[in-house]
Amino acid sequence: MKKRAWLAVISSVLALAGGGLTTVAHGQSKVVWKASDVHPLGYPTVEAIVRMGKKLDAATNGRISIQMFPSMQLGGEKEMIEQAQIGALQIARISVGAMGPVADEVNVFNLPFVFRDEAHMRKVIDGPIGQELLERMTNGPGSRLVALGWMDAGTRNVYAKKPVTGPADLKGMKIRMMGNPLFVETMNAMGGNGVAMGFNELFSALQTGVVDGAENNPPTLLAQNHYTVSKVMSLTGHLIIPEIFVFSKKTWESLSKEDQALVKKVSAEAQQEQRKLWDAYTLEAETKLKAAGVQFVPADKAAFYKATQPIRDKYGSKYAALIKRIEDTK
Ligand code: GTR
Repeated sequence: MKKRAWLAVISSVLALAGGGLTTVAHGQSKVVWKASDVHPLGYPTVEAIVRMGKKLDAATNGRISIQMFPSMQLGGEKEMIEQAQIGALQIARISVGAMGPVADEVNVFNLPFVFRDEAHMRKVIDGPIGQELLERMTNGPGSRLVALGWMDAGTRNVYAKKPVTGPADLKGMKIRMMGNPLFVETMNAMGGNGVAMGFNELFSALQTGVVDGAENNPPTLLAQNHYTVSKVMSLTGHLIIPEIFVFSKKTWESLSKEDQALVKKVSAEAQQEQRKLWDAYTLEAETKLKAAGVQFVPADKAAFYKATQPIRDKYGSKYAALIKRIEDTK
């Protein structure tokens, strides 16, 4: 490689690795933490972290701030997790779906129909179970992440060019699922052909027909422009998966106890703030999608529940006690 090319590589590695460390007046180090999200600016998860950055900035007189890299600028969620693990990124906002392969215990939230509805999911993440899982993800063997908080991501429904009202309609359809074997098997049990794929590849896969559809919440259908290809959302409601935001343990361990406490405080606030943003954006998304000609069609949830029982049996048995506690959360 030529010298100039090497210099470019070295400077981009340094830019990624340092968390933006520079020295400012008063001899204090000013840090700019990198945060990343697959969604665009303005999306509730992105906005909540941007606001958290402003709070950190204000509370530390500009010593700590957050630079947001939205819209998959730093890759898909798998890549974001890897970057946070090595300290090239400080905050990764990802789906619990993407965390499953990294932290097994959290897969309990990835089981189909594990929550009765979104209100039930919120009760669970806000309560002792949510707290315990954050701690286990942080302190589990070999963990290189600090799990800071949960966020809402509504209910996932299948979307495609045609309605999917029951398992028979999914026959022969390739449906993109998040990269976690549990999801592929869930889709297969629902009657379709699950295809594991990174979120960053999905739009073109829908466009070119590599997949016939996907499944997600209405805000994602809108914000990622998937509705321009898939015009029918069938209310299968098979997954209610919260989001999570994690911090690089490598950076975390270099922070003072006071800074760690501050980050925890603003994180707890971000969890609640995102929820308000989420509710407002969900309404807006549904209105905009309908105006753009998207149809929301009812689906036979009971049939999908029945069809996915083998998944709950197979993957859920090792968390039986936890699932009982989730069910008992009223
Ligand atoms: C969305 C979620 C993203 C991403 C995506 C996916 O609901 O907000 O973080 O996980 O789903 O399907 O990959």
